[in-house]
Amino acid sequence: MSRHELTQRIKQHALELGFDLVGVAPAQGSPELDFYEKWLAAGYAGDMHYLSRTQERRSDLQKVLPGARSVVVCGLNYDTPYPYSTDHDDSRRGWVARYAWGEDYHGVLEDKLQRLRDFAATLLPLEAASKLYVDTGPVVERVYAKYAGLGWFGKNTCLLNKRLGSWLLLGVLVLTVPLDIDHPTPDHCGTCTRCLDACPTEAFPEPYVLDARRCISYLTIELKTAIPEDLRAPMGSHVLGCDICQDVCPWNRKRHFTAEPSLQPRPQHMHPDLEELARLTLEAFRQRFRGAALERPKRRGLLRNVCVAMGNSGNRAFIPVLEDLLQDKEPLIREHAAWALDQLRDAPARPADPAPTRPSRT
Ligand code: B12
Ligand code: SF4
Ligand code: SF4
Repeated sequence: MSRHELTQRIKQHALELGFDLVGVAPAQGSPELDFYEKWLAAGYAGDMHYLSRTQERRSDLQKVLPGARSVVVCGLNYDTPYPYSTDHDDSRRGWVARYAWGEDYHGVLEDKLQRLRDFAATLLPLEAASKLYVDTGPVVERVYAKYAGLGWFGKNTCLLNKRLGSWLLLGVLVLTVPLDIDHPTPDHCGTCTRCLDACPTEAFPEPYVLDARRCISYLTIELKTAIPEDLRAPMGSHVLGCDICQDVCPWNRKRHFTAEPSLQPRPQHMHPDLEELARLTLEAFRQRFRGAALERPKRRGLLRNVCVAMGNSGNRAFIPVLEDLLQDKEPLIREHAAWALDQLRDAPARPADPAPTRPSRT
């Protein structure tokens, strides 16, 4: 089979498996990969030590898979017909980032990529080797996505596709076989700076560069210790991840909704009732979030975030539950509950908020 035909059949199969985008990048270095080391050296990775431990491999795909020639990059749209966080205004509820509303995406993409790998194996020579990764492997996925023609790096560092915007999850299949290579997409950000201006924690020291230590996504998911006090107020109602720098992006104005069943939102994941979360025991937490992205920060991390969201809500109805959390067995939760109480006791009384409603569709 010719290289061209092989490439076409693999791409066609990726689309049949439900991926929205697929392209092929060369398994070689690039200026963006060189930037990775500078980013680490600046300290922007914070406590994500796994990023520096795997730096050598991330900078050179040959160290991940000797003989690697091509990287098949697949993108899955995860947008669903529900409003953006910038339209969320209910002081009783927290905000969970859009990617975390359905099943944990790692399993969803890994399953599809495994099936793509099985299919490719039927076409490839026996000695061909491959590796697949979704997020957790030593591969800087967005760089290969760019060179596979899936999109460009937005100034918010997210990969943006002209047709689908940035609500995309990525997975890669690295192969020792040469395939037809795609062309990188040019930058379409132009003079726009909406994402940089909208970030509530000022996490962009410059366009295309994120200081993860200030990003709400890092603070609510990756950080295991106390949230720095100066960043608590700007976190608003976020309890897991953040979508703001994507919500404001003009390329996300035109919406495309995923048909993938496993990514359809579960109402209890989207904008959860803060008091309900604050009252979760360890057992109830495990039952409610098993297999979902919300499991990741564990109960102690999630309740830490919930305390911050309550402290920012201006809603004094949370005072009794926060007082209960002062007795929690986790010191991290107790400290954040005390901070939240200080915020609410100082807050002016406000009219009662509307009764909680089920999230509405756009
Ligand atoms: C660590 C990590 C994080 C960290 C750090 C994010 C970051 N920007 O680096 C935190 C926890 C903050 C995070 C947050 C999010 N993440 Co994340 N994350 C990752 C992970 C595991 C590694 C990313 C990485 O290598 N960062 C290192 C830095 C150096 O890379 P970078 O920011 O992409 O920087 C590149 C550009 O700056 C670039 N560059 C390009 N042009 C230019 C121009 C100039 C002038 C300069 C200076 C640099 C530059 O060079 C760098 C590459 O070396 C990847 C999965 C993977 N294995 O790749 C997912 C991944 C990037 N995350 C993803 C998602 C969905 C998110 C969130 C949207 C989740 C959420 N809603 O909360 C947010 C988005 C926040 C944001 N604005 O980036 C998706 C991104 C999909 C997409 N469309 O881009 C990925 C690819 C996971 C996946 N498999 O789908 N994430
Ligand atoms: S995800 Fe939120 S906190 Fe992080 S850079 Fe974007 S707007 Fe800022
Ligand atoms: S908001 Fe503007 S600058 Fe930011 S990623 Fe979107 S188009 Fe680019």
